[in-house]
Amino acid sequence: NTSQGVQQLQPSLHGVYLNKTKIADGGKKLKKNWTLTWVVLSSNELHFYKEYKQEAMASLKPGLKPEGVDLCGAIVDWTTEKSSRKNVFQITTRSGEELLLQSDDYPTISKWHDVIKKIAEKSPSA
Ligand code: I3S
Repeated sequence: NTSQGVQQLQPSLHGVYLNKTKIADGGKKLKKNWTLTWVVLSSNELHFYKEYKQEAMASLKPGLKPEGVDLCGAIVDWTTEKSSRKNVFQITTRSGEELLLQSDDYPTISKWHDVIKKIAEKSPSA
């Protein structure tokens, strides 16, 4: 059954609660403010919501763009230097935003790190 085969190739990830903080924007360092955020992968973008219910609300208002980042050409790597927390990775976007994402649950953060990194690397960065 071919349709089943295709489905298995799709990442099964949609949304997850992760701790998130922005640490810089356009080269300007920002004060850390870790907040638990509902993170949603939507093709080449990561969208951020305060809670998962907000995502459903947002889909009813197609004119409103959710807060988020474009992963095209972003650099994604684990870091042990930017935070004392465990399981932290950094996303540096082409527009110069630097974000940290973290979860105490390694299997969860690891899965998201791998998928986000893959998307950032395969997206055309031109
Ligand atoms: O990189 P920093 O400045 O040590 O990050 C810590 C601070 O943002 C701290 O806030 P205050 O400066 O208000 O104390 C946060 O509470 C900590 O969580 C930050 O460090 P971690 O290691 O958790 O990212």
